[in-house]
Amino acid sequence: MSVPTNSISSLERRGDVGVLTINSPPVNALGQAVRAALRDGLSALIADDAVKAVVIRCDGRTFFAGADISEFGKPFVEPDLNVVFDIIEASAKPVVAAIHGTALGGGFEVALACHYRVAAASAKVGLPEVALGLLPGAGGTQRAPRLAGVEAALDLIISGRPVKADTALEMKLIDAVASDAGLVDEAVQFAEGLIADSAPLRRVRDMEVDLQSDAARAVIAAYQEKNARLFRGPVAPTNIAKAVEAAATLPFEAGLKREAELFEELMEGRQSGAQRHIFFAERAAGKVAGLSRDVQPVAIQSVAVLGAGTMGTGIATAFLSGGYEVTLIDLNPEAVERAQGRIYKTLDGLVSKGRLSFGAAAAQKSRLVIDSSLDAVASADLIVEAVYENLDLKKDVFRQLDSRAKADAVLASNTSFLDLNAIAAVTSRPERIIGLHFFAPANIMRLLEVVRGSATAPEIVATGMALGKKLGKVAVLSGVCDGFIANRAMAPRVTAAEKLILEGPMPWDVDRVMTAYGFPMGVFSMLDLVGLDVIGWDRENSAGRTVQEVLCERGHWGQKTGQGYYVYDENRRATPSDEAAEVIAGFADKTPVAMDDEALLERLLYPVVNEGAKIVEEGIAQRASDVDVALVTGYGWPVWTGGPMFWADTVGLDKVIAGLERTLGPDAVSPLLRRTAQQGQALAEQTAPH
Ligand code: T1G
Repeated sequence: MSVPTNSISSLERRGDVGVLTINSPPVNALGQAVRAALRDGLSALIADDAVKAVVIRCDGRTFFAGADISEFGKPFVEPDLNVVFDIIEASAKPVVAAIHGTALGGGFEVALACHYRVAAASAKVGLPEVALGLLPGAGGTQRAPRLAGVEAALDLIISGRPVKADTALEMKLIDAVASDAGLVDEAVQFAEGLIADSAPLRRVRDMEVDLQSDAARAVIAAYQEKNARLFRGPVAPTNIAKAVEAAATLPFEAGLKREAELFEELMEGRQSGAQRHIFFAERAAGKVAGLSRDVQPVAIQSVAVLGAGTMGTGIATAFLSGGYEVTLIDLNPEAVERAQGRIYKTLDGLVSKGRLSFGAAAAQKSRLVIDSSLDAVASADLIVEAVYENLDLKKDVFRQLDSRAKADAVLASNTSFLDLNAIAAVTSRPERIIGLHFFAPANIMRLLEVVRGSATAPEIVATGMALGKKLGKVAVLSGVCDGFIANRAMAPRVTAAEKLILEGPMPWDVDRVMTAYGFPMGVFSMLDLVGLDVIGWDRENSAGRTVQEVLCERGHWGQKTGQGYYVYDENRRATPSDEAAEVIAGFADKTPVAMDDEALLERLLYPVVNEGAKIVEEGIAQRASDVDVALVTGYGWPVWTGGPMFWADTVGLDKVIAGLERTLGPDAVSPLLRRTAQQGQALAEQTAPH
């Protein structure tokens, strides 16, 4: 019989085993009350002579999911997690962690401080603090290497990727895998076995790391060299490497101390605050202001994707991985067969990388049907149109879908900037039309813009948001405007860049500043990648009036033709194009202006901040943090800056406004931006007017 010790913990005896259960919804985060309940519950069981072994478990959906991130930045309240761990490691009785759900960060560190760990088959464990700009600050960098070895622990912590129970068992991070339904019983049996065998207490802190000093340093250095890109920009990975090195080169207590120093450095740094902002912003984005909790999304099981081009193929792949039945349709039979081949190749690639099991890949293949007739949409719950970005074509397609789709089907367009209301207006069911704007590659990029038309019904909005979560995307709700949120917010950066190269700076100067800031690619590298010919080049009327027209007229369309702003070798390695420089010189001001990188950064990114503020004040985005989420997850805006709105707050809104007034003029400055600055508020906390 379990005895509640307080609202979040209970103790029960099962034979000689004492079971401590914590229940603190939604994810048993290790807030102060949970840490205190752990301390008190463990102390009680360890002091009970009738108890010969202890099992720690959680109710609800998961074992401890980590420290309570909402406590960060606030005054710390005892007890510290290490106080709890000291109680466990001072115990003369074995303490076993019974893990289900996702034991992450401090949650897995609780398990690592136990003598043994039993996980349910469907459980995952991980140390994802790097996603918050941090490192495991409760012994994870010292205990994980003692169980899994230096190299495996380094990768686990720097990647931040959780591992499944069976993998964790292979890595020696856990000691047994239990059935999902029988976890508690099997953990108790495991503990009883320890008692029966008088098993050693086996404290992880007493274990030897697999590699000693020099060998460990060599492995860490090799990892840093092989994964150099992970260490450029964010600071946390470097501190993680130092902490893991400490595990291999210092006694445990000294290693813990070193870990704490490296953790504090990160916690006090700017990047962690930015990444914690994005953590909560991603979750806030999923909330639709004014949408009643009673509104239920439409049940979607079968999805028809129309268009077997790059986007349609990626979208079909995304839905397959989300567990849906997918019919991929293209009026060109060869195109849809080629697309099926590409999808199979993607799935096989994931299997060969160990990212997907053979069985799961086979199941996804079995759920894919291809067809070349629009009639194949007849039974689909959801139809996603992904045809060529032309409004007349999309209208025609939706007229035909309207007459073929079942009455309760949801019709979605993947349009990236066209007027969804104009598309909905040609159908008999505008209330069931929604935009699902995926970002290429659709099966990889996390952003999904859910575009709400003026007639879209609430349950259809809820359906779009729910689909995003089910697909593992970050769904951001957008109103209808040219470019919705991400593309519209980032468009001024291209405009600014094309203007800058006429004032003195070269494309490669612009791109250097962008990659130094943390973008994966520069502006002109991206234009070359997408293709200069498909970004607003009016081929029929082209007349050598701009740099882009001249380059396109000469057939220099970017990577696809081997030359654009850059020249590309057979491995697509880029070098600045002398010809592009000459073309630019033909249009540039005769007296070039020298600009330092700071000035370039302001010219390129302040207009994005300004556009983001306009997107919020027009109600296209629900809140400023949605703009941050959209650009971080859709454009690779460096997460450790927090996104344009959060970054603008760190720069200082007055400075941003002054920069905008200099280059775009006072009238161009968003009123919301001005008002926020005048009121001394944070731009990242602004919301759309109701
Ligand atoms: N702290 C506080 N709140 C949290 C939280 C956390 N760690 N994790 C989730 N929540 C809230 C979240 O904001 C949301 O709230 C609700 O729970 C459901 O979350 C010392 C320093 C566990 C995989 O990084 O990865 O430990 O919006 O929508 O999709 O070394 O939450 O409902 O009000 O995401 O089912 C390390 C973060 C912390 C894990 C569940 N741990 N969480 O996903 O639900 S740092 C993490 C997640 C640390 C130690 C260090 C996910 C999840 P609301 P959700 P989900």
